[in-house]
Amino acid sequence: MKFGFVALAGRPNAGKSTLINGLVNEKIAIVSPKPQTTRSEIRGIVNTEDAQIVFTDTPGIHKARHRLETRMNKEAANVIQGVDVIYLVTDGTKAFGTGDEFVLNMVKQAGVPVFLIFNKIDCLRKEQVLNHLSSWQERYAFAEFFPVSALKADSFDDLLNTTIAYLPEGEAMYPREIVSDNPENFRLAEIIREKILYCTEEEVPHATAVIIERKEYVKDGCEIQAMILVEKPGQKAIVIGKQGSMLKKIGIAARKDIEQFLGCHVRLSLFVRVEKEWRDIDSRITQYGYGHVDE
Ligand SMILES: Nc1nc2c(ncn2[C@@H]2O[C@H](COP(=O)(O)OP(=O)(O)OP(=O)(O)O)[C@@H](O)[C@H]2O)c(=O)[nH]1
Ligand SMILES: [Mg+2]
Repeated sequence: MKFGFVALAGRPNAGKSTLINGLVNEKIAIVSPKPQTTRSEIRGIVNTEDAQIVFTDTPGIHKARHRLETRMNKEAANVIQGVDVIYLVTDGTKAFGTGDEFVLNMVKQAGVPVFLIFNKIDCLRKEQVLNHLSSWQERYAFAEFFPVSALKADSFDDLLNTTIAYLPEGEAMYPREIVSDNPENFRLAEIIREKILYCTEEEVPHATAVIIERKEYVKDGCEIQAMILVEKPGQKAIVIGKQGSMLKKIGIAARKDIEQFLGCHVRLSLFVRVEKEWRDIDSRITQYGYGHVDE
């Protein structure tokens, strides 16, 4: 039996969360076209006949402007330490840049095999793949490289089998039926945050946190009350929208996904509150469950 840990690391928007969802075949991590979507580690477990792989999705590594972002980068750096294999996930449509250099140096230091996961090949012609790939390969001797389309979720069998070959012998840590170990309320809050990321623009999505304030299973389903936190009154007005239209749109989209996740009818009430500069207050960031917490 093989058992081991694999970290998915890279720049924001590279497709790490899309890939972990594809690997575990379930949507455990939220995805959006906006950078810095993922704010904390998310574990996804894959079982084969004779192996268990614990994948960890991480926040995209970027230049931090707030304490929240510093802690997101720390989370990624922390996960990379102590895994058996690192997938460096890169957006193949983008040329190699200084951000890539930074990420590459970080993963090199971990001292474990690094797979280059060259993503979004569905948007590329073959010669573009070869060009961009060579600019990565001349910089580091990657243990393996895989051109993939995480979005199209083509077969990951090759990737999984190759990964298993790099893992040590060991016993499974999770029961086979577990796909992710993130708490249920965290996943519910993340679903709501994903809808905010899709529905709002500029600084609003990044200034938003979501907490589940109440969840009660009743005989015909589940009642959930969630609080959306923003940093400024202007952002609150945007999230609520004209006569509550934006909040309604977010609520309808989130409820649909939550019902699918919980498998029951859901009544979802959303509220919005201003929490000034929460992104720079450690206790708030910890309370909302984002970023690395120093022990
Ligand atoms: N065309 C195409 N788009 C993709 C692919 N993989 C991901 N995307 C898109 O890229 C965007 C970012 O995807 P995410 O999975 O959220 O990226 P991430 O690396 O987790 O980003 P952060 O959480 O911000 O670090 C989304 O709009 C995805 O739909 C792919 O293989 N092909
Ligand atoms: Mg992500």
